[in-house]
Amino acid sequence: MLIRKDRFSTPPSSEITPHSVYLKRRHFMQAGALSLLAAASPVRAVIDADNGRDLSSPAWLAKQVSSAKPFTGETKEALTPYDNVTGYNNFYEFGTDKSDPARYAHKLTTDPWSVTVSGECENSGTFALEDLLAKVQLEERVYRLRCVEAWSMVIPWIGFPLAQLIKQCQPNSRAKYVAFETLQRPKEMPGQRSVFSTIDWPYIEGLRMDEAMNDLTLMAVGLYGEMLPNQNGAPIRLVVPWKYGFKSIKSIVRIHFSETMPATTWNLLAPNEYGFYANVNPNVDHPRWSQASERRLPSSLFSPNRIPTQMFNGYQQQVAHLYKDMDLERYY
Ligand SMILES: Nc1nc2c(c(=O)[nH]1)N[C@H]1C(S)=C(S)[C@@H](COP(=O)(O)O)O[C@H]1N2
Ligand SMILES: [Mo]
Repeated sequence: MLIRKDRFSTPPSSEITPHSVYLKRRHFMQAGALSLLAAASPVRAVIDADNGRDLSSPAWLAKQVSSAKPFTGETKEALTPYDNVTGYNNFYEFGTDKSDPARYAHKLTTDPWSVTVSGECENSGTFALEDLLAKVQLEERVYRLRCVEAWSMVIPWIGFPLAQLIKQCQPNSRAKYVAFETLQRPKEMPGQRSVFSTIDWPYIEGLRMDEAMNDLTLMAVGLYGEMLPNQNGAPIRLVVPWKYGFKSIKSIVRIHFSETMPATTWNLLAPNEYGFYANVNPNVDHPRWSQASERRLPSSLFSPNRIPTQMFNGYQQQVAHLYKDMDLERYY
């Protein structure tokens, strides 16, 4: 039975059956992006089987997410099913296999959460997530996500333009870049304990200030009408839809404004393969594979669903001007 309650109340966990969850996912799968408007989403409690913790907390965030402004844009592409979006992930803090984040991230504690703002700005300090989100208007946005590994998805995010948060921080005139840092908590992140890991934790990323202020650049706190599952970067992550997925850093705990270009995790690991800009570009191949096309999930051996990759992942109208005098072969 699908339980619908007042959208501002969290149903008791006893009322949540696997079947209701199944129906909800089916609903979104069939709905397609155009009818997301009609898709009211009851807040779902998620209970950690190991210790009975209610992982859908905090309730204030669940409420804010459930009252986000629905998506009104247009996309002809089908949404990637919920199970792919939340079961096929890159989040190396939990392991390098695509199934590792879904398997291990549910143990991550995301409440309470705070974000430290530092560097070239007036309003530096450490802020509770609740305070950071107090003044933002959440909205739903359906974006393509193109991983540098040449697979892609279409995801209905819930978030707000990063520009709204940056304005609250009041960067000064020396701030040319904004850098981000993911949580470092080896106790809850098995990938950070792994002796095989080549990443120098924490995971770090960055944007040029004009990229960060572009209206497409989103800070996401939810997807498919609910709070972000941990494997997708709870409780707050970046989404930069015209760049390869590794720019969209998850579970952010620090935002730093700087005059110089910040270091970024994948660029540090393999500078000849992963640049700072990392704009989706079908004309500039990765040294080890072509970027001309991508595998759109869901895909299988018999139905590979390979489609051409678009310049700036199809967002050229909104972002091409940011790079008009740049040699994109050099600044990959
Ligand atoms: N902290 C952190 N953020 C990360 C990653 C990661 O390993 N750690 N992987 C990136 C990569 S390569 C991709 S493709 C996207 C995947 O986001 P998704 O799992 O929500 O689809 O997250 C990005 N953000
Ligand atoms: Mo990626």
